Amino acid sequence: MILPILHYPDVRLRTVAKPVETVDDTIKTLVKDMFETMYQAPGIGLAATQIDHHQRIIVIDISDEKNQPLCLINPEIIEKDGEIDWEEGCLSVPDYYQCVKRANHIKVRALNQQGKTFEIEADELLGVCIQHEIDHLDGILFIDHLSKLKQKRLLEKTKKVIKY
Ligand code: K1U
Ligand code: ZN
Repeated sequence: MILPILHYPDVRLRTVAKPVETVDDTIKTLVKDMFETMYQAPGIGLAATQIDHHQRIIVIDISDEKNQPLCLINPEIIEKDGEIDWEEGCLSVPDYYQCVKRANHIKVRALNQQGKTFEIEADELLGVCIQHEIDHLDGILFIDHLSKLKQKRLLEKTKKVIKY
């Protein structure tokens, strides 16, 4: 099932998501719907927050063929180093792309779709995407990392789009 994606400046995007206690059938169905929604958008990542569901779940697929689905439940960054500037976009902030500074290399611990703990190391686009999606779970948008002037301009542009 394709789910509607919340758009900035919707305040529900500011909700801090709660950990998943058990990876049961309801969570598995939600993960399946999140992948469908992400692929259809199209996007390379999606956090549950963006579909107004406030549990700590993210889905990612950065492959060109869209055949490398990655699901992280209760993701935690356990190591990070380096710095990288990457141009980011967001399905909740359509048609807006800006460079953001992130850690270049991260190690993440999470549960998979079967509820099993695993660890993954990531850098460049995958690392950036995981950090972007974990931010969503904490109610943070990539635009929060930009200057106050850029944020003000974006809000003005968004208000004009909503008005007309
Ligand atoms: O979380 C989101 O809003 C998804 C977002 C993820 C992301 C992209 C770039 C850098 C960091 C995080 C997107 O998927 S935006 C759309 C996008 O990047 C894309 C869409 C179609 C093909 C390729 C990329
Ligand atoms: Zn986003």
